Amino acid sequence: MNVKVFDSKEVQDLLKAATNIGSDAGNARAKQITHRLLGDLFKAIDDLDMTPDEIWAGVNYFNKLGKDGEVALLAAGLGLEKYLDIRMDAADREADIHGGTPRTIEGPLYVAGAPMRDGVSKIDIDPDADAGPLVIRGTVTGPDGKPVAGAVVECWHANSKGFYSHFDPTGAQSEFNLRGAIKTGANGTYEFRTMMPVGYGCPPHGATQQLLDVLARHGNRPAHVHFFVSSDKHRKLTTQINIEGDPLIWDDFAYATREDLIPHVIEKTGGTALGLKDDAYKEIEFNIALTSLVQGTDNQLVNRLRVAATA
Ligand code: MBD
Ligand code: FE
Repeated sequence: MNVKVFDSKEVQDLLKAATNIGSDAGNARAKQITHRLLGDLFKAIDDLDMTPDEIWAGVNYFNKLGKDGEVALLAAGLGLEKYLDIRMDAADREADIHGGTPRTIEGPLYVAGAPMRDGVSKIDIDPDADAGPLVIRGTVTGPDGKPVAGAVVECWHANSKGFYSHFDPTGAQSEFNLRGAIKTGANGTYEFRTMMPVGYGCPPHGATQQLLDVLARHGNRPAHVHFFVSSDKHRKLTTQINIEGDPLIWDDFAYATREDLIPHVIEKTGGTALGLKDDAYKEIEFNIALTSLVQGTDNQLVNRLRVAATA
C-alpha cells in the first residue's frame, strides 16, 4: 500500500471533528494539543505506511504500559524528560539566567512526605549488608554566593539492589528508607548520612524494557542520588548527582548525567562517631547553588502527579 490521504478534506475534517476544533466548548489548549498530536500521528501513518497490525501492536503496547504503571518511566527512557530540561535550560539562557547548580530530571520515583530534620539526617533506616556507609554533605548558596538559611534539601536514592523504597518489588524496605528532608540553618549546610546506592534497572518484564529491547537499548542508570532543593526566595532546583566511577555514568538510559553533577567520592574514617555502621566511609561534598525567583515567582516550577506518604 502506498496511499497518501492525510491532506484530503475527508481526513482533515475527521481530525477537526475528532478534536471538536470547530466548537468553543471544552478546553481550548487540550483541543489544540490533541489536534496537533493526532494530526502528526495520522501524517506519520501515511508517510511511513504503517500497517493496521503495527497500529494495533502500538495500541496494545500503550495498554500494557499503563497497566505496568510505567508511562513516566518510558518518558525518562525515551528522553522526553531530558527534552523538557533542554527546553528549560534554553529558556534560562534566553532570560539571561546563568549560574546555579544544573538541573537534571526528577524521574518517576520521588515520594513526598519524608521526615524533615534540621541540618543532619540519617536516612538509611533498613539494614543493607551489601552497602557501605556514605555521607553526602554541602552548603546551599544563593546567587550572591551566601549560604541560604531555611532551604529544604530533599534527597532520595536506591539501595544496594538498585531498588527505591515504596517502589521496591521485593517489598523489603520501610516507607522512607533512603529518603530524607533537611532544613538548613544559618550556615546553609546539610548532611545526609546514608548508604551507597547502586544503579537502577527497569523492571525486566515491564513495557519500558520491552520497547528498549526492540530498540537494542539497555534500561539501566548509573548509581545516583536525587535532590529537590527549595527555598522561599529561590527557584526550586531538581537535580541528581552520579556516583563517580560508575561505568554507566555516560551511558544512562534516562540521559540525566551532566558534567557538573559528578562530585568526587572521598574515603574517610571516623564514621563510628557519626553513627555510621563502619568507621571507614565514603563522603561526597555536593554544594548547591540556587537561582533567583523571576519577578518574584518560580517560573519553572514543575507540577506533576507525585506519590505522597506519611512517615
Ligand atoms: C530512576 O531511579 C530514575 O532516576 C529515573 C529517571 C528513571 C527510572 C529510575
Ligand atoms: Fe533514580
